[in-house]
Amino acid sequence: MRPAFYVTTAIAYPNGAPHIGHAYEYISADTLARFKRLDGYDVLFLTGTDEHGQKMQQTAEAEGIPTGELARRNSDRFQSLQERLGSSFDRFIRTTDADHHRASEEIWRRMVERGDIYLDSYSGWYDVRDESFVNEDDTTVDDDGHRVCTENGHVLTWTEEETYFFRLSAYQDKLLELYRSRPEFIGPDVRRNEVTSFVGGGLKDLSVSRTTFDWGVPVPDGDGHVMYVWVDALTNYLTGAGFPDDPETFARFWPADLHVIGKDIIRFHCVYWPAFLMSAGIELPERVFAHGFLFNNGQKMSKSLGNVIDPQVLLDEFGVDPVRFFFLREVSYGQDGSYSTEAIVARTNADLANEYGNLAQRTLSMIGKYFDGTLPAPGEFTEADRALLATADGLLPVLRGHFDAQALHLGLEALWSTLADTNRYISAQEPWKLAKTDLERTGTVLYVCAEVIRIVTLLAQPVMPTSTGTILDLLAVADDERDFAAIGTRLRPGAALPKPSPVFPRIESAKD
Ligand code: ME8
Repeated sequence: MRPAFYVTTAIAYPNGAPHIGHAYEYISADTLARFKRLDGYDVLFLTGTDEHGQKMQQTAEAEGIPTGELARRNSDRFQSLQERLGSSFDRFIRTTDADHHRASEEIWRRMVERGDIYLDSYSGWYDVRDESFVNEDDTTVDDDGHRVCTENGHVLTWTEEETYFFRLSAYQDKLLELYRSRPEFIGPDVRRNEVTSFVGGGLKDLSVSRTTFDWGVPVPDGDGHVMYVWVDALTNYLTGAGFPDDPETFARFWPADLHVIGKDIIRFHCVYWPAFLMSAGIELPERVFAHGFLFNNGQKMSKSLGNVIDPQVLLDEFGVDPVRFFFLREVSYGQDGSYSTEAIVARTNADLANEYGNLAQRTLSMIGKYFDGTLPAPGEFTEADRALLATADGLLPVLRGHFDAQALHLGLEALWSTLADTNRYISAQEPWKLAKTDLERTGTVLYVCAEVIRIVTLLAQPVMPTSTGTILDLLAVADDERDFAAIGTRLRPGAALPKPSPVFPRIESAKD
């Protein structure tokens, strides 16, 4: 039986349209899911939308539509973006789904049974945009006299209500012990250090229900309370694995192997979430990895700056695979990154059109020209041939290492460095000259190139599923020889290759 691998994205608030930051998270998580599938794992990949909370209700009121309608309309836009991006999710969860309500009620009941939930009254500041309670010490008054969160500048709302509390303070030592004994629980390392010092500073009990609005999961026997949106939102990861209705699936996929999130929601995932799970007696996820934030030309994306780009526009302009490739190659995964039209054009032309596409096109068209489209049988390998093949053969373990550490950019770096080696090799071997004097040697050189392109292409499939499929078609690689287990085989000489055509066209400057 194949080993299980469960990976999730954050579930987005559908109070508006998806932006590039959302697209980035989907692209990266999908790439990780696809890598594991090709590497022989039984993957469950969950994504969706976080539909409850005050922000959703307020946005709907402002638009004059029922909250459920706003949620459905925008949630559909998130789902279509994922489909357009080629995301291979197994389920798109909406926290309004009936099974998710059952999961949220069940985790709540377990926390009650543990004695961790009690009724009291809360008074303090609330950040509606982040759906987050803010300590008085972390607030300031801005020039307009509004109380704002010092860290993000969001205007805060004074809240006074009877609420249920979760005994978060009781988990401080257990959480610190978790970060100490399982350092891989939080990545990258810098985030673990932040979380550790935050928790080390002391934890207050957390308000986990609201009564001033009703758009949420009702607290069981809770007399008009709805759960604080983060309680139900985090629980989506359990729902997606079959909790509590499908114990068999749950036993197979839980604990989750990886929660992919952005750096702004690390505290919810690395402090609240493990504390809720410990309280409910449920195993903790293996790892939470926080990617960085994307900026447009180095600037924060914001409606007031008018630089919020619809991801669909970028996809229309450059195509899905080049956009997927650009973000994963350009940005060190885990750090902030920037994008611009110029940067996308430069990457596409240098890495896709030249280094990769041109190499494939030259190799395949020479096989067409000198061997009538039949893959030549290699003669005896030289030192240079063997060295290049050995580099390609060694890529799988290198990529596994990088992908298991979510260093997607380093995985791509290794592939593109092999392509650079191959381009140097073909320039040094000059098969177009050899063809005039030594056809056998020409065949060997082209065979080596085709073989390296095959291996690099197999490994690039998680990043660019469609164009790599086309290149594998051009190499006549059968559909059942495209997973990573096939890396250990070799192309079969004598295979008839279809007539090649360029897979990654250059973007001409007129279009920039
Ligand atoms: O936080 N660059 O939803 P959300 C990169 N509902 N990533 C970004 C980004 C940017 N500029 N802006 C946002 C929520 N993100 C909650 C999650 S999970 C149980 C609940 C990322 O729509 C952000 O970090 O505000 C998060 O991982 C995801 O997009 C959804 O953000």
